[in-house]
Formats: sequence, structure tokens, C-alpha cells
Amino acid sequence: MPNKPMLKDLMKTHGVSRRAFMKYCASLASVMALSPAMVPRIAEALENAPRTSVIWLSFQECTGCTEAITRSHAPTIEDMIFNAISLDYHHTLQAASGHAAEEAREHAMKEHWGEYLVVVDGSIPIKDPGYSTIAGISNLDMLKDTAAGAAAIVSVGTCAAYGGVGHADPNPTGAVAVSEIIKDKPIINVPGCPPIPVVMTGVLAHFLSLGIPELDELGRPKAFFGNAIHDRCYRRPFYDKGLFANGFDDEGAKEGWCLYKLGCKGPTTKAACATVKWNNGVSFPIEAGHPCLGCTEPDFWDNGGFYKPLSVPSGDYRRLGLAAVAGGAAAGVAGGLLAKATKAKAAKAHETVDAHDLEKSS
Ligand code: FSX
Repeated sequence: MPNKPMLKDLMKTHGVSRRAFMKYCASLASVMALSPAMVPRIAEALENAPRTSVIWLSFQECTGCTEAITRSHAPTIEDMIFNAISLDYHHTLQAASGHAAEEAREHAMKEHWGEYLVVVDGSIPIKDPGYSTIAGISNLDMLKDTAAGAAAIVSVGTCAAYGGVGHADPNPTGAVAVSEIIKDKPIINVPGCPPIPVVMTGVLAHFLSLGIPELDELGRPKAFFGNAIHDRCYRRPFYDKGLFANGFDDEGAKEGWCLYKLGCKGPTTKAACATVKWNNGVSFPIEAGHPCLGCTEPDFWDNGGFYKPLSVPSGDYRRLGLAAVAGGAAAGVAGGLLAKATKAKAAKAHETVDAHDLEKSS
């Protein structure tokens, strides 16, 4: 694209110093969990790339994902818009509305056909596509139309990635994920309800500088979704010792013990909450005393209740006479170590560990 300004030209025009740019690249490397040795490669890739056109589509959702990304701290979405992307359509954030907004989308598609990035938040209703429309266009038609010329799609939020709240039983609108509609484009899933802001901007930065990141079996970038929250949780030593809060105001809760018995889904939830945290690294739900809801996993709304412990015996569990092993509550250290061994083995084989595996190994 010889006639398009490269980022290095844009930086010159905007008076961005080399030093400020390298600092920006270093912050991208750190948020993408890459080694500092990658900084020059990121800088070179960004400098020699044109600003990528981004078309952001919001469908059936609560706007939490957009609310979250506007609070990203490093890199901020403003940084990205200034330095690396041209956000050509985002009907929540843009000033234009109605036909003027749709014209902006069509113009960006025409100008950057085959090269633009589509970001989607929200699920798509297919029971009756008329359930959710923008400027009279159904979400289904807008997604198909816009995806046709995209280089790749980023599904942000659990709604776009796996159907989310719209897909929860009884799913009245027939809500589905982007990947159930679009089959011929690379799709990166960035789940979370909402996702961690810097995880969203970090994934965008990775795409812009180094391409599509390595994904897990659920289409999530491994850099941010490679570990269960349980594996990195600061309350984990209490789990291993069998020390649990049994109520939100008991002694265990006051002592900061493990929230597993209050329904914490950390053992089966892959996300960066325990390491990246929220609000500029200030805290995350478990640190605030609330169990993890498991919001980065498919169908977390229908996973048996937010406050029901993972290992509370189901029918099968009771029949097998294993009630006492409730996830390390009775088994203590040995249970914790066995669960850890199970997960390590599964991680090696790239398998997913679920609550039942943990129960079996406790
Ligand atoms: Fe869904 Fe996002 Fe939860 Fe809300 O756009 S993932 S309901 S935070 O807003 O899609």
C-alpha cells in the first residue's frame, strides 16, 4: 500500500519522539507477556505498518465490553487510536449516527477491503434476526456483510465469543457466537464478561504487530488464557491446606481463606484476572472477597449457580460415596497436590481439566 502513510510517518506528523514510541512498544510487549527482546521486532512491525482500519460491531450485549476497554490503562484505547488503529466505526463511541454512521462503515470496508479488522461484541440472534438491528440492518446481516472483507475478527466478550448472557438458558433470541456464523475468517476469542481491558488492547496490539497470537482450543490467546485462575490465585495456599471460608462473614472470610466452598470457579476458569488484575492492577473479584464466576468460559451462566461450589456432590458424586472429598476441603494438602498433578498432566496433553477431574484427584 505505497500510497498510505506508514505509522512512522504519522508519528513524525504528530511529533511522537522515538523514545516515547519505544516506551509504548515496551508496554505492549509487557502486556502481551512477551520478552523484552521482542520490543525491537514490535517496533519495526508497527513502524512499517499502515494504521489498520478497525470496524467495531456491537450486537446483543450490555455495553460492558466497551465500557471496560475505555478504561484500559496500558496501552489505552486512546493510545491505540492515536498510534496504531483507525477506529472507523463504533456506534457507541462515534459521534455520527444512523445513515452517516453506516456510510462510514461502508466507506472503511471499500477503502480497506481484505485488510481491515472487525471487532465484535455481543451475540447474534438467529431465532428472528429482527430481534436486534442497527439502522434497520439485522445483526446477522451486518456481521456477514462486514466480515466478508475482513482480514480477521476479534470476538470480545463472552457474548461474541460463546453466546454469553443472550445464549443463557432458555436463550429466547436464539443467540449464537460469531464463530457459529462466520466460518471462513480467522477468529480470536477474547472472552470475559467483560474482558480485562488491557487484555483486549493487548490482543489488538499483538495482532497489529506480530499477527494472530497462539490460541487455545477455545480460540483464546494462550498468553492471557493459558492458566486457570486457581493456579495463580494468592489464596491458593489456603486451598492446598484445606482452609476455606464457609460464609461471606465468617472467620475464614475475614482471614482471607479460599473461596472454593462459596462457589469460586477459579479451578476451571482460564483468565488473567489473578495476574493482570483490574483497574490498573489494583484488585480482582477474589481479592475483593467474591468468588470467581467463571465468566471467560462458555455457558458460565448455566453452570449450576454462581454460589454453588464446583465440587458440591451431584447425583453421580453422591452415589460414588465421594462426598467427603469435596475438592480438597477434607483432603487438604494431599488433595491439593493431587489436583495440581492432574492439571499439570492435562496441561502437558493440552486437555481441559474440569470440576470432575479435580474431584477425582482430591
Ligand atoms: Fe456480553 Fe459485552 Fe458481558 Fe456485557 O459487549 S460479555 S453482557 S460485559 O457487554 O458482550
